[in-house]
Amino acid sequence: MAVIEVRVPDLGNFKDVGVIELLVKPGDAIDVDTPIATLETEKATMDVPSSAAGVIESLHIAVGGKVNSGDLVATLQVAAGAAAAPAKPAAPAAAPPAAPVAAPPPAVAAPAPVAPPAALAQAIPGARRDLAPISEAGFSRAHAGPSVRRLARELGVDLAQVAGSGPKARITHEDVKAWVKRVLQGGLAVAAAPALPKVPTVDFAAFGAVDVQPLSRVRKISGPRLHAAWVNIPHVTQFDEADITDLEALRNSLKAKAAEQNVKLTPLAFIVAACVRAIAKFPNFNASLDESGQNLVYKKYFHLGFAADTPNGLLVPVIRDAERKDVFAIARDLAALSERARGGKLAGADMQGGCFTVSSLGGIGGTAFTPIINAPEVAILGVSRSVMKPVWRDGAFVPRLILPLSLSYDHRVIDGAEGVRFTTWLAECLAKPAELVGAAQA
Ligand code: CAO
Repeated sequence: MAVIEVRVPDLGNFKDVGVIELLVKPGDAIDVDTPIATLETEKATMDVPSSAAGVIESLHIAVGGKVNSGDLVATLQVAAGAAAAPAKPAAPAAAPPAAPVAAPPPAVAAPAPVAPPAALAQAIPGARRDLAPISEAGFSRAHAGPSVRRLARELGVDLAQVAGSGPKARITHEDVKAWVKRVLQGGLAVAAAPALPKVPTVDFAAFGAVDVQPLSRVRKISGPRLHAAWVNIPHVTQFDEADITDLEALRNSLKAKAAEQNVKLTPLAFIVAACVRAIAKFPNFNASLDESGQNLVYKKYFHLGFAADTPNGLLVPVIRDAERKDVFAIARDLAALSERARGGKLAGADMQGGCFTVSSLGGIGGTAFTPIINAPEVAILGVSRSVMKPVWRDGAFVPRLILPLSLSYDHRVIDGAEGVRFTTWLAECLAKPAELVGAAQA
């Protein structure tokens, strides 16, 4: 027997790198390249691999400590004559999810799922065989070191679904193993891909002449996203009404000023201004569930999306920093973005980073509808056509202009009471339009 030393490989410019996990203990028999410890810089996690096969004699670093290139990590008993391989560079992993990740725009297809995690289901008799495929985007963003990723790949575990118990919610080996255990015990129904019943296929041509046209590119992309939102999010739609009589009077009085600025002031600009204030007042509406479904990400910015009907299908451009814009600036953005949407000229970035969406069918008609949430947002406001209605006030019916509101929200994040508090507050806000003209500065 001989004893060799395993040292921290060259860490480049990184100094005083934190040790966040020890993956072996004294007495463990390991192979060449077995990860011994996981280190974490501000940018990435990486494993320190063993340079030889042998038995761990002692460890010289501890979780929470700091290391530099060349520091002693472990001593290893190896067979006499066995040579240690030259130290390999630490294996980097994806950056931890601290940096904000912009949601992919509706016009960009989600990465195609890779092969389903057959390893776990096939290898173990009795294991569930209906596991959802690994989401590559979620897997790569998961906060986990290379060895944890390797383990997850081997077992077919989608790291996007695993909650991390390590520092900064990092996923550990134990978390992956616990997840597998729960799947095997049938306790992870949420991880299962729902087997949706198929609708019947019909030979339409058997009943008369038909013309087959391919879906537009936008529909091909937005369709699966809408479907995913519909099947994954427990939607509730809250209906309400706002008295916008005074808002309409104010809007008419501002039309000349708007025209001077070459802007068309439609009711939607005021509705967007009211929604900015509402999501600032009710932060759960400006939140998103993270990949694990265990945490809420509260956004401190206010980017408002709006549904635009285009010849090619539905697009959702985003008005950036809407809280800093007065109603004229919002109207200008609405016009510019919808014109670009209709001309097929929106860039991907124009549709990213939205916090909350408004879908206005008010220019067309309707009394109410149930909008589908633009995931990963948690709520969407549908607006239908305003109509004059008799409203009972002070002992008499008075004609008031009433705007129908249809708010769909994600019931995993928002409860019914909060949903109706939101629409009540929003309706009151729309009824006091003078406060909506300037920027919100939320
Ligand atoms: N009630 C009554 N009238 C309304 C109204 C409402 N709630 N909202 C708008 N109007 C009026 C406007 O004042 C305008 O009237 P004038 O031309 O007489 O001034 C007219 O309807 C048309 O408005 P617009 O559509 O040009 O402008 P907008 O700001 O209301 O909407 C946009 C812009 C891009 C949102 C809209 O054109 C659009 O595409 N809407 C469809 C959204 C959609 O498809 N949603 C469904 C998604 S789910 O499938």
